[in-house]
Amino acid sequence: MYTPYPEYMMESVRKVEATREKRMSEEPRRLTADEKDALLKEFHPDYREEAFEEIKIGPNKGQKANRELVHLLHSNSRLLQDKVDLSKVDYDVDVLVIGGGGAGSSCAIEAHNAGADVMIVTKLRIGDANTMMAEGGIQAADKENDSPVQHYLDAFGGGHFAAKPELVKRLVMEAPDAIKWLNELGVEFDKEEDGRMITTHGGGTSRKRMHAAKDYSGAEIMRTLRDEVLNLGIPVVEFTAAVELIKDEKGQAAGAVLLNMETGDYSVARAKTVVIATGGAGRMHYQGFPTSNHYGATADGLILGYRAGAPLLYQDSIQYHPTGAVYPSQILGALVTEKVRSVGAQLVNAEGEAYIHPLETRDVNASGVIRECQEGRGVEVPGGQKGVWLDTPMIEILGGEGTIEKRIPAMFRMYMKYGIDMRKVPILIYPTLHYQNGGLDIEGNGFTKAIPNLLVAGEAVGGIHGRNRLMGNSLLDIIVFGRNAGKAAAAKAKDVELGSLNVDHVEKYAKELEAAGVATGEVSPLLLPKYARHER
Ligand code: MEZ
Repeated sequence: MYTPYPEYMMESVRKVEATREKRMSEEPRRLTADEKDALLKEFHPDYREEAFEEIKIGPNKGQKANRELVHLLHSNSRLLQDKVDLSKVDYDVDVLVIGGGGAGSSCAIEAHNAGADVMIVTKLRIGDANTMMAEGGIQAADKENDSPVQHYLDAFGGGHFAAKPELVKRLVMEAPDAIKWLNELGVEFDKEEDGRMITTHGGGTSRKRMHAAKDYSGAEIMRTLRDEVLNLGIPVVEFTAAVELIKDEKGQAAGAVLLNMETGDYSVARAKTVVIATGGAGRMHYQGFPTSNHYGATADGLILGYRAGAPLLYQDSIQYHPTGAVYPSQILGALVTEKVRSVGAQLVNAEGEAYIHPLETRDVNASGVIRECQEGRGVEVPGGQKGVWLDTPMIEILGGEGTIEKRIPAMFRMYMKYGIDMRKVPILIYPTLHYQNGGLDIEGNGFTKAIPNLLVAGEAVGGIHGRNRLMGNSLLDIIVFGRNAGKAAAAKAKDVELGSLNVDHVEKYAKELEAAGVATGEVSPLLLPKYARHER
């Protein structure tokens, strides 16, 4: 018999196998709204009061955020100690894009196409971003049985009716064109023989509108965007982080102070419009969670914007993807795409019970996994962590032999590396820190209200998804809001007259921190995770 797990885990696998036939004939029921609310309140990490602290200064003063983020918000700029001569300008452009992921790249492409002189600055390499890590797909209502209105209802409801309506409207209305744009740029979407796109469900979708490139959709999209940026000759300054926004004497965004991550040298970029596209925060490991995020996901854009005076929205709302790998430990926290459930796998506890519908929204399913584990129906792995099963052999039974290798080949390879054949045995999962629902507050046109000529795009924005995001709406938002930011920043740059540059907000912020008695004595943005090796 095939036994890739220790014997005590195999005992639970046998229970999963014993219930499989029955489970396949009766789909788990959907929870009522009240049941979902109760589950979230009791088990979702966003409701663990002890994990949060109050923000003591700035536009969101008095509101809460995860402790780790508050710590960075209560830290000072590097420029308090390291003085940089702003009269010596190293880069002078129309549009400065901070971040080289999907949002930053889409933005730069459109700004370039609109005739602007645009530059990307990124602390790692172009494409080292959460876009690359997204697997299951991108949503767009572009089939006969669907409509942007239907997409709106799903996204708005899934986000607990908290999203900013003008942002959701833009997201769904411009989705079909985003897919067309990507397809024409060369993204290899999965297609039927007649050329129609293959689409599937995600959690909380009422129609099959997930377009995918197998289970490496984000990597395929990023590959295409990166090629386009390079083909267009857009300058990309790599291994260089923005550590502070620069303003002019009118208070307009006017560029950024940059730090060379290899040499430690500072430089100055002056720009008529600035776009923050710095991505997420998984490497903050809020509440001790592992993460599916790339190495540089440290909430930098939120700190840059906030210190300069831009408010945050829903900074206390985080997405824990229900299915992160929990065994083997080498891949702890790695994303097990939601597509595994879209193509048929159920969530099953240690007793072999399908305790919840597999395509409830992410916050609900994450809470369900946590409940099963806390209440003793999880499977313990060596090291003491717990998880529940994702019954992957169901995929082959439902879709036919070969479905796993065809539809989710990256998952198959990831597990086969450790001798686990997911066609034959279920895999063990637990929630992983996946997405920052909150971020900087923007208007429908991508501009912040507080700082003229400052735009934000991608995961650094708060309010597009409310307090929970549906699968596939992030790859979509980076394209829709990235492209819009690029067009808007290029157009705006035409009438901007810049005055002399300053970083006066740095001193002002330091004084407020001191007055509130909360200065941490450390510097932010973090730039690299706490456990990064610094060898200079
Ligand atoms: O939108 C996402 O976060 C996504 C596509 C993730 C996944 O499960 O594959």
